[in-house]
Amino acid sequence: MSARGLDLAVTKMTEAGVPDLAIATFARLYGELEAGKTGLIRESEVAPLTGIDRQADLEVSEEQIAETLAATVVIKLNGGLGTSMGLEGPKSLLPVRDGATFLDLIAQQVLAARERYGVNLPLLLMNSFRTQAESLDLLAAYPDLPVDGLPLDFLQNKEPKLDAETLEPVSWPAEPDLEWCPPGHGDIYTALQTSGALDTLLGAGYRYATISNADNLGAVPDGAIAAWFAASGAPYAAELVAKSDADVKGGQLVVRRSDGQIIQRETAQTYPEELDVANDRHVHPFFHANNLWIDLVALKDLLAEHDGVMPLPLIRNVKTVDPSDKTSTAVYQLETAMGAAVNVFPGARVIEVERKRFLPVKTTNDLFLLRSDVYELTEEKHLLARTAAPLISLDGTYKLIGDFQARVKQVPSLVEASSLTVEGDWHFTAPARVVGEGVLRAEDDLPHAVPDGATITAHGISTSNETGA
Ligand code: UPG
Repeated sequence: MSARGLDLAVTKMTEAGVPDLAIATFARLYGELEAGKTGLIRESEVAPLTGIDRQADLEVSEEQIAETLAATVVIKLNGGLGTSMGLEGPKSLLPVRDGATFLDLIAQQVLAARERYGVNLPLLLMNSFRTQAESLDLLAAYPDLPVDGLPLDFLQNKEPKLDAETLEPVSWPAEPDLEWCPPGHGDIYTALQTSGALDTLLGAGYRYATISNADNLGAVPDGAIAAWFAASGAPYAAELVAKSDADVKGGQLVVRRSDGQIIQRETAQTYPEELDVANDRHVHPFFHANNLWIDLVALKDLLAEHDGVMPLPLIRNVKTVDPSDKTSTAVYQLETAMGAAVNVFPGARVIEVERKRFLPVKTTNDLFLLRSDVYELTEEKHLLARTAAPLISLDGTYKLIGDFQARVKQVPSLVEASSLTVEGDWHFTAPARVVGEGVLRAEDDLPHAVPDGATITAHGISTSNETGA
């Protein structure tokens, strides 16, 4: 089965014009798959990571900031398909505030940072074949965004999904696009080379990259962290945040017991029965924000040492060829995570940053919260929390974006809430507020409207008299 599977995959990639380096990277992962590797990491093999540098303790000068930011580019990962929210286009095109999308706010944050620090600060998206056209269309509304002839994006690679039974490229004539997937955000190291972006940036004098998820509007360009990173001389740094109860999809850094090396462990690399302990913030206090700092010269050298193929561990993602049809053929997607480079760069650093640098939107719960009055938008288009974020738990009715949008026209005020749990088909169409541990339950499957002016408490919907409002 196997040699044939790889041969077929290589032929398919070659015919589709996938660059040789991306094919070599895929072939390496295929080898790991065949060897039976799953990428799973046992809790007993690792120890929690503690005692790291803190953003709050940084002392840097204005000169260091200006000097570093003048040589820094902002890269946003924008190639993912947002399938867990049922999206078909880029997640970054969802509206967040007053009609502005993630991508609008990212562009505006970068323009504001240029003004604030007096630097060029180019923005580059890493797009995939599924996200490029729509995302670039949106950025066309910002004529001042392009810098010095640099592109606004670079394109990541694509690879065939593999039939989980045969390990051969899956065939899906009904929608041949679905036979392909982006190879995870670890592909950034390959894509920076295959697109030519790495050489273009180095040639234009850029030395540092600040990289983050397009779904994290907290990751604004930060002068103090940039200056700290440059002064450290480290090739690579990862930002971590103190873990909250909402931090369950993503990853963390842990210490490998066998050699003391810091490594990344993603949710997809955790044994299901050990997820509880992996997510327990009393055991593992930090979460990996996926906000990275990379010295592009060091990256170029490291890639040269590895013939351009970053040796990142395989993440074997099990899906169906049509993500919206759970009965379609089971496939493996061979992926890598960008943050796994922590154990490939000798001398990599980690830093604990403030929570405001990590506002991920992985689920409609996160989107509900981000659209609420818990966050205010500053002039520089930063989203700042007015109060501790309540834990939002909407039931499965709201999981897919279309169902969510149909039901949530107006997010209730959440500034007085510590949590909100919604079970049943509730429609939020008028102003309301949540106080304390708000709960909405329905005894039936019928649609229910949250009344105009309602107060939602632990006892459900109260009249204003009951809450004393
Ligand atoms: N993305 C790409 N290309 C891909 C896959 C994803 O650009 O092939 C983008 C995606 O659009 C998103 C970002 O990468 O903007 C993150 O992807 P996502 O699937 O949302 O996150 P995870 O891969 O689950 O987790 C990442 C890190 C994890 C961290 C978490 C923080 O791997 O360590 O805790 O982000 O949100």
